[in-house]
Amino acid sequence: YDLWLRYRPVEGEWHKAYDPAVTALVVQGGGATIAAAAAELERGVKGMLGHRLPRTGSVAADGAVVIGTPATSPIVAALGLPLAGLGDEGYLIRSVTIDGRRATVIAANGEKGVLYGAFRLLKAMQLRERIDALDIADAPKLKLRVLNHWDNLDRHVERGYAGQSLWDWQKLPLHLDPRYTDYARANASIGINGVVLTNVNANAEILKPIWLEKVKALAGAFRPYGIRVYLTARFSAPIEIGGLKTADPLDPAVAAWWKAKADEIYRVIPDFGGFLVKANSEGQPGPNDYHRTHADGANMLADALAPHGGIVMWRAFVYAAENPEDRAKQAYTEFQPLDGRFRDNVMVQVKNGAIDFQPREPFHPLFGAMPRTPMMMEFQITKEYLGFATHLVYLGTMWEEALAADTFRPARGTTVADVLETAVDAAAPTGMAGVANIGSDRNWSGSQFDQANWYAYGRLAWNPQGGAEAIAREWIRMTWSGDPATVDAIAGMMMGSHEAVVDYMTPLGLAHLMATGHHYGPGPWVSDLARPEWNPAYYHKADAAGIGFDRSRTGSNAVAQYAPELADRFGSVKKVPEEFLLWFHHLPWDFRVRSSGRTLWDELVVRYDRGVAAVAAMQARWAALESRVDRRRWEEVRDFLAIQREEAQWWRDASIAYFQSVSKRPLPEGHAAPP
Ligand code: GCW
Repeated sequence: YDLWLRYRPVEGEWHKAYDPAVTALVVQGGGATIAAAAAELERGVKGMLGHRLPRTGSVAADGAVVIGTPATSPIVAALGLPLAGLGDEGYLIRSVTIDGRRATVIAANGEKGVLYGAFRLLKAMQLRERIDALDIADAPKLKLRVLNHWDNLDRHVERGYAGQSLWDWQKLPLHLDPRYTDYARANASIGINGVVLTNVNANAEILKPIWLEKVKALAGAFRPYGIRVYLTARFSAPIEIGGLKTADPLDPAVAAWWKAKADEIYRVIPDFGGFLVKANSEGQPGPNDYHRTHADGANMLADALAPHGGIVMWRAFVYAAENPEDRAKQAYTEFQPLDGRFRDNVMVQVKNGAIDFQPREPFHPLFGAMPRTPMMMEFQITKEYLGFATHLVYLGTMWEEALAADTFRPARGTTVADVLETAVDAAAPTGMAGVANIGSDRNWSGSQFDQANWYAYGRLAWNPQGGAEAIAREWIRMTWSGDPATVDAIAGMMMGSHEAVVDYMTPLGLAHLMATGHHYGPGPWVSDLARPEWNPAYYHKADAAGIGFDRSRTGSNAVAQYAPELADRFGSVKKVPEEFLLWFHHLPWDFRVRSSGRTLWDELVVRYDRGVAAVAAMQARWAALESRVDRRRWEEVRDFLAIQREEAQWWRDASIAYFQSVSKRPLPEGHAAPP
């Protein structure tokens, strides 16, 4: 339940070092956010050092922690600290001397920065960093760091594997579950500053007054932690709850309805963040229904929000059954020509890959291709296609791979992370969204290790250049143990876990092979669904001759949506990275795989085996940690790994059996036959 904010007692030398360095708290004024920072410091110090942190009005002895902004605290102001480059949300932590006494100052331009700095100081102690000569300056690289909850008003969470929605609508607004505060603390500790409360597929109900009162209560619980609330806006809301005949974005009555709705929302929630919209995707209504563009739709909503400073996050996850174009191409085809046509307060929110949160996809070609449009990354933290909550899959490495990908736009060396960080103009928003894996489960995320994905998401939203391994290690030390051998063992498990799931589900660039609807377990044989692009067969195209989706020039030419250098690399069988081989090419079963010299068929089987073996290796590693971590969590992980092992075998055996029925090839030597 405590997540990475466990604050367990610090022993021995470290206790001796920290204890005299944190003796009192100096808070001079400030609002609810500084109060939250102070409360967190008190809680953390009590937990880790075992003593209370008395509040004093001045630095009266060694060891004071002074927190504030130059505006709230005369002591902070008098220090004349270099805060200029830190923006609204950055912070500076320094060991200083005030009136001849040693002190630590947490200073920022805004209260949120103070809160983030407080969490950072506590983290230093959690990680056993020295705190006697501190000089840490940090600021987020993206402005909007948002969780997208796919939560419905009946508390069912779409693709959620951690129980019900946290939002207990029935008891709101009069009862605020204390979990809302712990949720906000956890988010603030990793810098998340926005949450979309509702599912992108939700109906328009949430926009009615009775629900807005409940949203207001949640907003109030989150506000001290620097978190704004956003809502999904169903495009047809003017018809469904407004009594209009149309939702045409160019109809003045529709625009007026949204404007009035926005005014109403801001009367209730003055710092409301804005709307997230899924339009003309998977059956959702949108501007295309009226032969208008996505820009027409987004701009109409943006104009309603603009007077209040709100933002529209407009998703580019679009594809249509009627469209015969390669699904991987459709979003680019539809959005790229609209570059420069969106209002300043619209962000186009793009999934990391062009299909849909698959275990591995090349980065979405829209990144770098719309330089005049603020573009937001959408990652999926919940593991819809990665084994739900029971499979141990650390997503930090997968996200790092996407963020570090070179877009070659405008030139070599511009990564996806660079694209996200580069605001189209000084005032323009930048951001990242993560589809939350949080629910009412006691462990929040459905499993112990899925907490790491929430954590890693926040850290990467703060700094998209961050390294997945460093993030994993700090999470482990805060969550499991500081013992170096234990940290190494767990980090080893996490760092190899994504490659393992790719191997046992979708090796060599295969994608979308999961069973229909629930997406749990394999279903590569499915080919009779009414919507062609929902059939796994659409993606693997396996037949007697070979396997893979030809997206090169001889095929759908999706490669042409990338910069020329990448089109060339991805489009060539010789140059394409092996992990994307079958994403971009349809190849004969006897094709020789470069790295191993094996035939494609043999290589496929080897990879499936390798994935299962990697899970077995994780089990062995975990077994060896039995005495190193607490029993309850150790047992849960042990059991979940056993489930994962069974299911990895299921994936392997079912996939190989199916592909063998098509390839008619013998199993390579050394393949472990199914038990
Ligand atoms: O991944 C697919 C999911 C849908 C989801 C959709 C989307 C919210 O299967 O459940 O709907 O993507 O991202 O809109």
